Amino acid sequence: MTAAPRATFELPLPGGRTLVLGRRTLVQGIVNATPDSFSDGGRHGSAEGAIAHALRLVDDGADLLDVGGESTRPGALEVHADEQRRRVIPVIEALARRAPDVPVSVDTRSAAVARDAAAAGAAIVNDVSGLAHDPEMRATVAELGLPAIVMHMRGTPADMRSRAVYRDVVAEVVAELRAAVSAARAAGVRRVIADPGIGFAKTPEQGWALVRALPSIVEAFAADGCPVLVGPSRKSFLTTVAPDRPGPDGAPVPDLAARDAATADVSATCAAAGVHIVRVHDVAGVRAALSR
Ligand code: PMM
Repeated sequence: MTAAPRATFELPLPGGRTLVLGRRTLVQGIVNATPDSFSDGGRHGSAEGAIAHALRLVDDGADLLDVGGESTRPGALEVHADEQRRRVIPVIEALARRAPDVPVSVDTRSAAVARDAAAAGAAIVNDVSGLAHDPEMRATVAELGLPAIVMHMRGTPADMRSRAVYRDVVAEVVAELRAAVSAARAAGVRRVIADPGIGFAKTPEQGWALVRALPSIVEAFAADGCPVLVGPSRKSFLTTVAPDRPGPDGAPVPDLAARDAATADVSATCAAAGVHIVRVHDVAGVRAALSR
């Protein structure tokens, strides 16, 4: 595939590693360390399931992994830091030992979780609130010296649906995300990856408008010195191209195979737009789509 010319960035990571962004679009595999994600009938704890899943994603070609212990689906409530820690720390520790070449980000809005995740081996902090939810987060990430993924959202996962009101979604998301990046930098966070936050306080139409505008979004953030990450994977905006199917009781349920195929298509669009990282569930499918 012919990718658009893109800015390249070198992000120093702990342990003397460097994350080079911009040579090709990197694929970040999603590891949800939540109790319902890796249920195997209760024979193993969820940490073992999450670790096995993460190692499969590495075999599938994941360049990075994102480990989270708090669902951020629309309507989801906050998970206490102690519970998040219990879920993610054993997973991050195991990955630091068993896949040391694959940088791991911790997906959390909690500064305390970010701090402990860094001690366990996390190399990047991924915060869907753009480092704004926890008043300690910006200073903590600055002190840890880690790069941060700063995502655009309005409100919280509990109330974001009602806040998807824009006159010009692309211009407003870029302006609000720029403000979040500036606040992170002002607090001393040196390396920031910007994420427009598909599905977070955006309707499906607004999600597609952002996807179409990715070339200009990537250009805008490159001018600010920021690489861009996009997370389209299995999100509900994809139902316009991957409709839900009737579930056992007749109610519509997501068609995951169709959503993964649509995710691969959108990931190829991201790559063509010069996006630096895509955050996805189906790493093998997306790697295949990006090498076409
Ligand atoms: N999406 C989810 C969770 N974390 N982080 C970033 N940076 N960008 C995203 O788009 C994003 C995220 C929700 O998706 P999931 O529940 O399928 O992981």
